[in-house]
Amino acid sequence: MAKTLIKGGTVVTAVEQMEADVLIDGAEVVALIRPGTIEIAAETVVDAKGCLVLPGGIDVHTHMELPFGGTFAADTFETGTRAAAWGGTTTIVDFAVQTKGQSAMEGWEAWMGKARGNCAIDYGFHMITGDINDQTLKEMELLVREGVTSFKMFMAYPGVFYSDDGQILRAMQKAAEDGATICMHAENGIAIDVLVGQALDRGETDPIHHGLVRKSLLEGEATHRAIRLAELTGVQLYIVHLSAKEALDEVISARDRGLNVYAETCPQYLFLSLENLGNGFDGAKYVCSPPLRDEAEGHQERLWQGLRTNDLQVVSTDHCPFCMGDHPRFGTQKQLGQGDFSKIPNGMPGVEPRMSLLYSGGVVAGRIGLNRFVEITATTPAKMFGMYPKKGTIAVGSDADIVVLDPNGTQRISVETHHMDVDYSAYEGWEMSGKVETVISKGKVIISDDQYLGSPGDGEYIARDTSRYNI
Ligand code: DUC
Ligand code: ZN
Ligand code: ZN
Repeated sequence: MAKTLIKGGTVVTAVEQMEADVLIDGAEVVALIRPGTIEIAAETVVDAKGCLVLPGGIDVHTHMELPFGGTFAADTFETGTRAAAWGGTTTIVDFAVQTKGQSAMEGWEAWMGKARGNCAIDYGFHMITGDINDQTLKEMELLVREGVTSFKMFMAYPGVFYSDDGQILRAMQKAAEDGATICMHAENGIAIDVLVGQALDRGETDPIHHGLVRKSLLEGEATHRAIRLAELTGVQLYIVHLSAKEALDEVISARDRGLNVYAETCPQYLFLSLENLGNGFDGAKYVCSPPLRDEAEGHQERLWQGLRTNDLQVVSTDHCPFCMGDHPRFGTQKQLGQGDFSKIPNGMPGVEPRMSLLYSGGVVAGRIGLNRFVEITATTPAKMFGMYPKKGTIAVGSDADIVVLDPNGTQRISVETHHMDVDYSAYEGWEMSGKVETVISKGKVIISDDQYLGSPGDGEYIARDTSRYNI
Protein backbone atom coordinates (compact mmCIF):
# COMPACT_ATOMS: atom_id res chain seq x y z
CA MET A 1 0.00 0.00 0.00
CA ALA A 2 1.21 3.53 -0.78
CA LYS A 3 2.51 5.51 2.16
CA THR A 4 1.98 9.24 2.66
CA LEU A 5 3.79 11.33 5.25
CA ILE A 6 2.40 14.66 6.44
CA LYS A 7 5.53 16.34 7.69
CA GLY A 8 6.34 19.25 9.93
CA GLY A 9 2.87 20.33 11.06
CA THR A 10 1.01 20.72 14.35
CA VAL A 11 -1.52 17.94 14.77
CA VAL A 12 -4.69 19.14 16.46
CA THR A 13 -7.41 16.88 17.81
CA ALA A 14 -10.30 17.65 20.14
CA VAL A 15 -7.94 17.23 23.10
CA GLU A 16 -4.35 17.62 21.89
CA GLN A 17 -1.97 19.84 19.97
CA MET A 18 1.37 18.23 19.17
CA GLU A 19 4.27 18.61 16.81
CA ALA A 20 4.06 15.32 14.92
CA ASP A 21 4.45 13.83 11.47
CA VAL A 22 1.49 11.72 10.40
CA LEU A 23 2.16 8.47 8.57
CA ILE A 24 -0.61 7.14 6.39
CA ASP A 25 -0.60 3.67 4.89
CA GLY A 26 -3.31 3.23 2.28
CA ALA A 27 -6.47 4.72 3.73
CA GLU A 28 -5.45 4.69 7.39
CA VAL A 29 -3.30 6.62 9.81
CA VAL A 30 -0.66 4.17 11.08
CA ALA A 31 1.65 6.35 13.16
CA LEU A 32 2.17 9.75 14.74
CA ILE A 33 5.91 10.40 14.88
CA ARG A 34 7.96 12.88 16.86
CA PRO A 35 9.68 14.94 14.14
CA GLY A 36 13.27 13.96 13.42
CA THR A 37 13.23 10.72 15.41
CA ILE A 38 12.62 8.09 12.73
CA GLU A 39 13.53 8.13 9.04
CA ILE A 40 10.42 7.18 7.06
CA ALA A 41 10.29 6.41 3.35
CA ALA A 42 6.95 7.45 1.87
CA GLU A 43 5.79 7.68 -1.75
CA THR A 44 4.07 11.01 -1.05
CA VAL A 45 5.27 13.71 1.34
CA VAL A 46 2.93 16.57 2.22
CA ASP A 47 4.82 19.57 3.56
CA ALA A 48 2.84 20.91 6.54
CA LYS A 49 5.51 23.22 7.96
CA GLY A 50 3.86 26.06 9.84
CA CYS A 51 0.45 24.48 9.29
CA LEU A 52 -2.25 22.88 11.39
CA VAL A 53 -3.01 19.24 10.66
CA LEU A 54 -6.68 18.68 11.48
CA PRO A 55 -9.20 15.86 11.26
CA GLY A 56 -11.26 16.33 8.08
CA GLY A 57 -14.46 18.23 8.72
CA ILE A 58 -17.70 16.31 9.14
CA ASP A 59 -20.91 18.05 8.11
CA VAL A 60 -23.82 16.04 9.44
CA HIS A 61 -26.52 18.19 7.86
CA THR A 62 -26.59 18.56 4.07
CA HIS A 63 -29.34 18.32 1.45
CA MET A 64 -27.83 17.51 -1.93
CA GLU A 65 -30.47 17.37 -4.70
CA LEU A 66 -33.30 17.76 -2.17
CA PRO A 67 -36.69 18.12 -3.90
CA PHE A 68 -38.13 21.07 -2.00
CA GLY A 69 -40.22 24.19 -2.47
CA GLY A 70 -41.15 23.28 -6.06
CA THR A 71 -37.57 22.71 -7.21
CA PHE A 72 -34.40 20.86 -6.24
CA ALA A 73 -31.43 21.90 -4.12
CA ALA A 74 -28.93 22.97 -6.75
CA ASP A 75 -25.91 20.89 -5.71
CA THR A 76 -25.81 17.28 -6.79
CA PHE A 77 -23.87 14.75 -4.75
CA GLU A 78 -21.05 15.28 -7.24
CA THR A 79 -20.85 19.08 -7.09
CA GLY A 80 -21.79 19.36 -3.41
CA THR A 81 -19.27 16.85 -2.09
CA ARG A 82 -16.53 18.33 -4.27
CA ALA A 83 -17.30 21.77 -2.87
CA ALA A 84 -17.25 20.28 0.62
CA ALA A 85 -13.78 18.88 -0.07
CA TRP A 86 -12.53 22.29 -1.22
CA GLY A 87 -13.62 23.67 2.12
CA GLY A 88 -11.94 20.97 4.20
CA THR A 89 -14.91 18.70 4.81
CA THR A 90 -14.25 15.00 4.18
CA THR A 91 -17.53 13.44 5.34
CA ILE A 92 -21.15 14.43 4.99
CA VAL A 93 -24.30 12.93 6.42
CA ASP A 94 -27.12 13.83 4.04
CA PHE A 95 -30.87 13.28 4.39
CA ALA A 96 -32.61 10.58 2.40
CA VAL A 97 -36.33 11.28 2.06
CA GLN A 98 -39.43 9.21 2.62
CA THR A 99 -42.39 11.11 1.18
CA LYS A 100 -46.06 10.49 2.04
CA GLY A 101 -47.23 7.13 0.78
CA GLN A 102 -43.69 5.94 0.05
CA SER A 103 -41.75 3.21 1.80
CA ALA A 104 -38.83 4.52 3.85
CA MET A 105 -36.61 1.73 2.56
CA GLU A 106 -37.35 2.73 -1.03
CA GLY A 107 -36.61 6.35 -0.18
CA TRP A 108 -33.22 5.39 1.23
CA GLU A 109 -32.43 3.20 -1.79
CA ALA A 110 -33.31 6.09 -4.11
CA TRP A 111 -30.90 8.40 -2.25
CA MET A 112 -28.21 5.72 -2.27
CA GLY A 113 -28.67 5.62 -6.05
CA LYS A 114 -28.17 9.40 -6.33
CA ALA A 115 -24.98 9.33 -4.26
CA ARG A 116 -23.36 6.06 -5.37
CA GLY A 117 -20.39 6.61 -7.67
CA ASN A 118 -20.74 10.40 -7.52
CA CYS A 119 -19.27 11.54 -4.23
CA ALA A 120 -15.83 13.06 -3.75
CA ILE A 121 -15.84 12.23 -0.03
CA ASP A 122 -17.44 9.64 2.25
CA TYR A 123 -21.12 9.99 2.97
CA GLY A 124 -23.81 8.58 5.21
CA PHE A 125 -27.54 9.15 5.46
CA HIS A 126 -30.11 10.13 8.02
CA MET A 127 -33.66 9.29 6.97
CA ILE A 128 -36.42 11.89 6.81
CA THR A 129 -39.47 9.94 7.90
CA GLY A 130 -42.29 11.84 6.25
CA ASP A 131 -44.96 9.19 6.78
CA ILE A 132 -45.00 7.39 10.10
CA ASN A 133 -47.18 4.28 9.93
CA ASP A 134 -46.83 0.62 10.96
CA GLN A 135 -44.69 -0.22 7.93
CA THR A 136 -42.36 2.75 8.44
CA LEU A 137 -41.83 1.75 12.05
CA LYS A 138 -40.72 -1.72 10.92
CA GLU A 139 -38.51 -0.21 8.24
CA MET A 140 -36.77 2.00 10.78
CA GLU A 141 -35.30 -1.15 12.30
CA LEU A 142 -34.10 -2.38 8.89
CA LEU A 143 -32.58 1.02 8.17
CA VAL A 144 -30.65 0.99 11.44
CA ARG A 145 -29.15 -2.32 10.32
CA GLU A 146 -28.13 -0.66 7.03
CA GLY A 147 -26.30 2.10 8.91
CA VAL A 148 -29.06 4.72 8.89
CA THR A 149 -29.15 5.21 12.63
CA SER A 150 -30.88 8.59 12.84
CA PHE A 151 -34.27 9.83 11.68
CA LYS A 152 -35.25 13.41 10.98
CA MET A 153 -38.74 14.55 11.77
CA PHE A 154 -40.36 17.91 11.10
CA MET A 155 -42.65 19.85 13.42
CA ALA A 156 -42.72 22.42 10.58
CA TYR A 157 -43.92 22.33 6.96
CA PRO A 158 -47.50 21.03 7.35
CA GLY A 159 -48.51 19.09 4.23
CA VAL A 160 -44.90 18.43 3.24
CA PHE A 161 -42.61 16.75 5.78
CA TYR A 162 -44.71 17.53 8.88
CA SER A 163 -45.39 14.91 11.55
CA ASP A 164 -47.94 15.42 14.31
CA ASP A 165 -47.17 14.75 17.97
CA GLY A 166 -48.66 11.25 17.82
CA GLN A 167 -46.47 10.30 14.87
CA ILE A 168 -43.44 11.80 16.58
CA LEU A 169 -44.18 9.85 19.74
CA ARG A 170 -44.48 6.56 17.84
CA ALA A 171 -41.25 7.15 15.93
CA MET A 172 -39.45 8.09 19.14
CA GLN A 173 -40.64 4.92 20.87
CA LYS A 174 -39.31 2.83 17.99
CA ALA A 175 -36.03 4.73 17.74
CA ALA A 176 -35.50 4.33 21.49
CA GLU A 177 -36.00 0.57 21.13
CA ASP A 178 -33.37 0.40 18.37
CA GLY A 179 -30.85 2.77 19.93
CA ALA A 180 -31.39 5.28 17.12
CA THR A 181 -31.42 9.07 17.35
CA ILE A 182 -34.30 11.38 16.47
CA CYS A 183 -33.18 14.58 14.75
CA MET A 184 -35.82 17.25 15.08
CA HIS A 185 -36.67 20.30 13.00
CA ALA A 186 -38.30 22.12 15.88
CA GLU A 187 -40.57 24.93 14.74
CA ASN A 188 -44.32 24.99 15.35
CA GLY A 189 -45.34 24.84 11.69
CA ILE A 190 -49.09 24.89 12.33
CA ALA A 191 -48.88 28.20 14.22
CA ILE A 192 -46.32 29.61 11.76
CA ASP A 193 -48.62 28.90 8.80
CA VAL A 194 -51.36 30.98 10.46
CA LEU A 195 -48.93 33.88 10.90
CA VAL A 196 -47.73 33.49 7.29
CA GLY A 197 -51.32 33.70 6.02
CA GLN A 198 -52.03 36.79 8.14
CA ALA A 199 -48.87 38.54 6.92
CA LEU A 200 -49.70 37.84 3.27
CA ASP A 201 -53.26 39.13 3.86
CA ARG A 202 -51.70 42.38 5.08
CA GLY A 203 -49.70 42.59 1.85
CA GLU A 204 -46.41 41.75 3.57
CA THR A 205 -44.76 39.76 0.81
CA ASP A 206 -41.01 40.54 1.00
CA PRO A 207 -38.41 38.04 2.27
CA ILE A 208 -37.98 39.99 5.53
CA HIS A 209 -41.44 38.76 6.57
CA HIS A 210 -40.18 35.17 6.44
CA GLY A 211 -37.94 36.16 9.34
CA LEU A 212 -40.63 38.11 11.15
CA VAL A 213 -43.38 35.47 11.14
CA ARG A 214 -41.26 32.44 12.02
CA LYS A 215 -41.03 33.54 15.64
CA SER A 216 -38.20 32.44 17.87
CA LEU A 217 -40.85 31.70 20.53
CA LEU A 218 -42.31 29.08 18.22
CA GLU A 219 -38.91 27.45 17.84
CA GLY A 220 -38.66 27.45 21.63
CA GLU A 221 -42.13 25.96 21.99
CA ALA A 222 -41.48 23.16 19.50
CA THR A 223 -38.11 22.41 21.08
CA HIS A 224 -39.81 22.11 24.47
CA ARG A 225 -42.45 19.74 23.07
CA ALA A 226 -39.87 17.60 21.29
CA ILE A 227 -37.86 17.33 24.49
CA ARG A 228 -40.89 16.31 26.57
CA LEU A 229 -41.81 13.62 24.04
CA ALA A 230 -38.20 12.41 24.05
CA GLU A 231 -38.22 12.38 27.84
CA LEU A 232 -41.32 10.21 27.80
CA THR A 233 -39.77 7.69 25.44
CA GLY A 234 -36.14 7.79 26.54
CA VAL A 235 -34.92 8.38 22.99
CA GLN A 236 -31.75 10.33 22.21
CA LEU A 237 -32.86 13.65 20.72
CA TYR A 238 -30.74 15.91 18.53
CA ILE A 239 -32.22 19.30 17.68
CA VAL A 240 -31.07 20.32 14.21
CA HIS A 241 -30.21 23.86 13.10
CA LEU A 242 -31.00 25.53 16.43
CA SER A 243 -31.22 29.28 15.88
CA ALA A 244 -33.05 30.84 18.83
CA LYS A 245 -32.12 31.56 22.42
CA GLU A 246 -35.56 30.29 23.53
CA ALA A 247 -34.74 26.90 21.98
CA LEU A 248 -31.29 26.90 23.54
CA ASP A 249 -32.84 27.52 26.97
CA GLU A 250 -34.98 24.40 26.50
CA VAL A 251 -31.95 22.31 25.54
CA ILE A 252 -30.00 23.60 28.53
CA SER A 253 -32.85 22.82 30.89
CA ALA A 254 -33.21 19.29 29.44
CA ARG A 255 -29.50 18.64 29.76
CA ASP A 256 -29.57 19.92 33.33
CA ARG A 257 -32.23 17.29 34.01
CA GLY A 258 -29.82 14.66 32.68
CA LEU A 259 -31.57 13.91 29.40
CA ASN A 260 -29.75 12.77 26.25
CA VAL A 261 -30.70 15.93 24.42
CA TYR A 262 -28.22 17.58 22.06
CA ALA A 263 -28.26 20.31 19.47
CA GLU A 264 -26.38 21.72 16.53
CA THR A 265 -26.35 25.23 15.16
CA CYS A 266 -25.13 26.43 11.75
CA PRO A 267 -22.77 29.21 10.60
CA GLN A 268 -25.64 31.29 9.22
CA TYR A 269 -27.15 31.57 12.72
CA LEU A 270 -23.81 32.54 14.21
CA PHE A 271 -22.63 35.04 11.59
CA LEU A 272 -25.76 36.43 9.89
CA SER A 273 -28.96 38.01 11.18
CA LEU A 274 -32.50 39.15 10.38
CA GLU A 275 -30.98 42.22 8.77
CA ASN A 276 -29.74 40.09 5.86
CA LEU A 277 -33.36 39.28 5.02
CA GLY A 278 -34.05 42.96 4.29
CA ASN A 279 -33.04 44.86 1.16
CA GLY A 280 -36.07 43.86 -0.92
CA PHE A 281 -35.97 40.58 -2.79
CA ASP A 282 -32.20 40.30 -2.30
CA GLY A 283 -33.14 38.95 1.13
CA ALA A 284 -34.31 35.76 -0.62
CA LYS A 285 -30.66 34.68 -0.61
CA TYR A 286 -30.96 34.32 3.15
CA VAL A 287 -34.33 32.58 3.39
CA CYS A 288 -33.91 29.36 5.32
CA SER A 289 -35.81 27.77 8.17
CA PRO A 290 -35.54 28.42 11.01
CA PRO A 291 -34.85 31.99 9.87
CA LEU A 292 -31.90 34.22 10.65
CA ARG A 293 -32.53 35.93 13.96
CA ASP A 294 -32.51 39.52 15.20
CA GLU A 295 -29.07 40.31 16.57
CA ALA A 296 -30.49 42.90 18.99
CA GLU A 297 -32.38 40.09 20.74
CA GLY A 298 -29.07 38.40 21.53
CA HIS A 299 -29.54 35.06 19.76
CA GLN A 300 -26.12 34.98 18.08
CA GLU A 301 -24.26 35.80 21.28
CA ARG A 302 -26.16 33.07 23.14
CA LEU A 303 -25.31 30.52 20.43
CA TRP A 304 -21.58 31.31 20.76
CA GLN A 305 -21.94 30.96 24.50
CA GLY A 306 -23.72 27.63 24.02
CA LEU A 307 -20.85 26.39 21.88
CA ARG A 308 -18.38 27.39 24.56
CA THR A 309 -20.30 25.68 27.35
CA ASN A 310 -21.13 22.53 25.31
CA ASP A 311 -24.85 23.21 25.52
CA LEU A 312 -24.50 23.13 21.72
CA GLN A 313 -22.32 20.28 20.55
CA VAL A 314 -22.04 20.56 16.76
CA VAL A 315 -21.90 23.10 13.95
CA SER A 316 -23.27 21.74 10.68
CA THR A 317 -24.53 23.67 7.66
CA ASP A 318 -28.06 22.63 6.54
CA HIS A 319 -26.53 23.13 3.08
CA CYS A 320 -29.54 23.47 0.77
CA PRO A 321 -28.67 25.88 -2.06
CA PHE A 322 -31.10 27.50 -4.49
CA CYS A 323 -30.09 29.96 -7.21
CA MET A 324 -31.24 33.57 -7.35
CA GLY A 325 -31.26 33.37 -11.16
CA ASP A 326 -32.36 30.37 -13.20
CA HIS A 327 -30.54 27.12 -12.54
CA PRO A 328 -29.42 25.47 -15.81
CA ARG A 329 -31.33 22.25 -15.04
CA PHE A 330 -33.92 23.18 -12.44
CA GLY A 331 -34.99 26.58 -13.83
CA THR A 332 -36.56 29.15 -11.50
CA GLN A 333 -35.56 28.76 -7.85
CA LYS A 334 -35.56 31.66 -5.34
CA GLN A 335 -37.61 33.74 -7.83
CA LEU A 336 -40.55 31.39 -7.22
CA GLY A 337 -41.16 33.60 -4.20
CA GLN A 338 -41.41 36.96 -5.99
CA GLY A 339 -44.50 38.59 -4.49
CA ASP A 340 -44.94 35.84 -1.84
CA PHE A 341 -42.12 35.14 0.63
CA SER A 342 -43.70 31.81 1.60
CA LYS A 343 -42.94 30.45 -1.87
CA ILE A 344 -39.20 31.16 -1.71
CA PRO A 345 -37.45 27.77 -1.55
CA ASN A 346 -36.01 27.56 1.96
CA GLY A 347 -32.30 26.99 2.13
CA MET A 348 -28.82 28.45 1.88
CA PRO A 349 -25.49 27.27 0.49
CA GLY A 350 -22.92 26.57 3.18
CA VAL A 351 -21.09 23.26 2.88
CA GLU A 352 -17.93 24.86 1.45
CA PRO A 353 -17.21 27.79 3.79
CA ARG A 354 -18.16 26.12 7.10
CA MET A 355 -14.64 25.25 8.24
CA SER A 356 -13.17 28.61 7.15
CA LEU A 357 -15.93 30.61 8.79
CA LEU A 358 -15.52 28.78 12.08
CA TYR A 359 -11.75 28.89 12.03
CA SER A 360 -11.60 32.57 11.13
CA GLY A 361 -14.73 33.84 12.87
CA GLY A 362 -14.46 31.40 15.77
CA VAL A 363 -10.85 30.54 16.57
CA VAL A 364 -9.02 33.59 15.19
CA ALA A 365 -11.72 35.90 16.51
CA GLY A 366 -11.15 34.43 19.99
CA ARG A 367 -14.62 32.98 20.45
CA ILE A 368 -13.59 29.32 20.64
CA GLY A 369 -10.28 27.50 21.05
CA LEU A 370 -8.60 25.34 18.45
CA ASN A 371 -9.44 22.04 20.16
CA ARG A 372 -13.05 23.10 20.50
CA PHE A 373 -13.08 23.98 16.78
CA VAL A 374 -12.02 20.40 15.98
CA GLU A 375 -14.52 19.02 18.45
CA ILE A 376 -17.57 20.83 17.03
CA THR A 377 -16.65 20.39 13.36
CA ALA A 378 -15.39 16.79 13.37
CA THR A 379 -15.05 14.82 16.60
CA THR A 380 -18.49 15.27 18.10
CA PRO A 381 -20.29 14.87 14.76
CA ALA A 382 -18.45 11.53 14.38
CA LYS A 383 -19.32 10.39 17.91
CA MET A 384 -22.89 11.67 17.79
CA PHE A 385 -23.64 9.81 14.59
CA GLY A 386 -21.76 6.57 15.04
CA MET A 387 -18.62 7.13 12.95
CA TYR A 388 -15.99 7.53 15.66
CA PRO A 389 -13.08 6.67 15.90
CA LYS A 390 -12.73 5.85 12.17
CA LYS A 391 -13.80 9.44 11.55
CA GLY A 392 -13.43 12.63 13.57
CA THR A 393 -9.90 12.36 14.90
CA ILE A 394 -6.28 11.74 13.92
CA ALA A 395 -5.18 8.55 15.65
CA VAL A 396 -3.61 5.23 14.79
CA GLY A 397 -6.29 3.22 12.97
CA SER A 398 -8.43 6.20 12.00
CA ASP A 399 -9.32 6.90 8.39
CA ALA A 400 -6.75 9.26 6.91
CA ASP A 401 -9.25 12.10 6.42
CA ILE A 402 -7.00 15.07 7.08
CA VAL A 403 -6.91 18.79 6.40
CA VAL A 404 -3.74 20.86 6.32
CA LEU A 405 -4.68 24.45 7.15
CA ASP A 406 -2.26 27.34 6.88
CA PRO A 407 -3.06 29.74 9.75
CA ASN A 408 -1.13 32.50 8.01
CA GLY A 409 -2.97 32.06 4.71
CA THR A 410 -6.01 34.09 3.80
CA GLN A 411 -9.01 33.55 1.63
CA ARG A 412 -11.77 35.76 0.27
CA ILE A 413 -15.16 34.07 0.02
CA SER A 414 -16.90 34.76 -3.28
CA VAL A 415 -19.29 33.29 -5.81
CA GLU A 416 -16.46 33.90 -8.32
CA THR A 417 -14.25 31.34 -6.62
CA HIS A 418 -16.50 28.94 -4.76
CA HIS A 419 -17.27 25.45 -6.05
CA MET A 420 -20.89 25.06 -4.99
CA ASP A 421 -23.33 25.00 -7.92
CA VAL A 422 -25.14 28.15 -6.89
CA ASP A 423 -25.01 31.70 -8.22
CA TYR A 424 -24.38 33.65 -5.01
CA SER A 425 -22.48 33.46 -1.76
CA ALA A 426 -24.13 34.36 1.52
CA TYR A 427 -20.73 35.66 2.67
CA GLU A 428 -19.66 37.52 -0.49
CA GLY A 429 -16.38 39.34 -0.04
CA TRP A 430 -15.72 38.14 3.52
CA GLU A 431 -11.99 37.90 4.22
CA MET A 432 -11.02 34.75 6.07
CA SER A 433 -7.88 34.24 8.12
CA GLY A 434 -6.47 30.77 7.49
CA LYS A 435 -6.57 28.75 4.32
CA VAL A 436 -7.19 25.08 3.63
CA GLU A 437 -4.10 24.01 1.70
CA THR A 438 -4.34 20.24 1.40
CA VAL A 439 -7.22 17.83 1.85
CA ILE A 440 -6.71 14.10 2.16
CA SER A 441 -9.62 11.70 1.99
CA LYS A 442 -8.92 8.11 3.09
CA GLY A 443 -5.25 8.54 2.24
CA LYS A 444 -5.77 10.15 -1.17
CA VAL A 445 -4.73 13.77 -1.66
CA ILE A 446 -7.82 15.34 -3.22
CA ILE A 447 -7.00 19.05 -2.82
CA SER A 448 -3.49 20.39 -3.24
CA ASP A 449 -1.96 23.55 -4.74
CA ASP A 450 -5.44 24.94 -5.47
CA GLN A 451 -6.26 21.91 -7.60
CA TYR A 452 -8.90 19.25 -7.16
CA LEU A 453 -7.23 15.88 -7.69
CA GLY A 454 -10.07 13.53 -6.78
CA SER A 455 -12.85 12.06 -8.83
CA PRO A 456 -16.53 11.25 -8.44
CA GLY A 457 -16.81 7.89 -6.76
CA ASP A 458 -13.84 8.35 -4.42
CA GLY A 459 -16.35 8.73 -1.61
CA GLU A 460 -17.93 5.62 -0.13
CA TYR A 461 -21.10 4.95 1.84
CA ILE A 462 -20.64 4.84 5.60
CA ALA A 463 -22.90 2.35 7.33
CA ARG A 464 -23.06 4.19 10.63
CA ASP A 465 -23.20 2.69 14.07
CA THR A 466 -25.62 4.05 16.66
CA SER A 467 -24.54 7.13 18.59
CA ARG A 468 -21.42 6.86 20.70
CA TYR A 469 -21.53 10.36 22.14
CA ASN A 470 -22.73 9.41 25.56
CA ILE A 471 -20.67 6.27 26.18
N1 DUC B 1 -34.66 24.19 6.21
C1 DUC B 1 -34.14 24.81 5.16
O1 DUC B 1 -33.88 26.00 5.22
N2 DUC B 1 -33.92 24.09 4.04
C2 DUC B 1 -34.12 22.71 3.95
C3 DUC B 1 -34.97 22.13 4.95
C4 DUC B 1 -35.05 22.91 6.20
O2 DUC B 1 -35.49 22.40 7.19
ZN1 ZN C 1 -34.84 21.35 8.99
ZN1 ZN D 1 -32.06 20.55 6.86
